[in-house]
Amino acid sequence: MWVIGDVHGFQETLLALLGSLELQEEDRIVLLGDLIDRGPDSFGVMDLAISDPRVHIVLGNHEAMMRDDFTPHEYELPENDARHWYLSGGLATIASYARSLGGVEEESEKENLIQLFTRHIEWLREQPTHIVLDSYRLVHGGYDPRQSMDTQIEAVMLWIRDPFHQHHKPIDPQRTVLFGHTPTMMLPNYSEEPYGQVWFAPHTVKHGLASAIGLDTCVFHIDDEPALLSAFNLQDHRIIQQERVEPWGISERRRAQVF
Ligand SMILES: [Mn+2]
Repeated sequence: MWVIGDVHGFQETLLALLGSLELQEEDRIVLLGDLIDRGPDSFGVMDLAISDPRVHIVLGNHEAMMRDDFTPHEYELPENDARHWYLSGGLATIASYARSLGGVEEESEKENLIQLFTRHIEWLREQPTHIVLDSYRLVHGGYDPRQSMDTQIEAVMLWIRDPFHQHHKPIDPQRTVLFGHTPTMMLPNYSEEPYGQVWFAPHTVKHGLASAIGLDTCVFHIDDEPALLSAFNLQDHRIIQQERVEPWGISERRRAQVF
């Protein structure tokens, strides 16, 4: 089983990474949330996750914003709640859905777009907040070390940063927490260079692996920083990384938001 960090709409990069994993029929892939927003093809990533039986997800805070704050039939006139999502990369997600239908000039096309959003949001409502395995916890943001493990709520698991990152003991002595959400270069004690490396917490759990492993290696990076998508193998602990495939200068970023 492979676990992959935040994809953020970079579908070509995801496909290139999956191609290099030499997947067998029985292999499973878990995307650690934030499939959508910012990059050019969030629709493509969602469509892959929905249609490929090998692919599973845990929710990210960006999926939660789309699910909770966005009203499909008001996609042209976002309400206050949805504006925060639009400005957090949601506009590029909306545009990618419109492009997947070849445009939305006609009323019937707009209706199709609204139905497509609605179907995908219904699918998001069925997706787990985290996945707990024998030796791993797969979660987008992390856990609150001040709360017991059985009282963690979705908002914490999707959004938490510092209290989880800076906790100095394993949060679950039996399990390694695999998480995304925060680019690894912003995590405690990340060495200065190079950016784009997978992060390991300084403590280990019972099976000998780090207590937490950060997999968001920031595929949406701009300028000259390394922009990588990372996969971690749960059985043999291999890490495979893929450099961003899509060109992502100012003009591409502007074009991604047009629909
Ligand atoms: Mn993210």
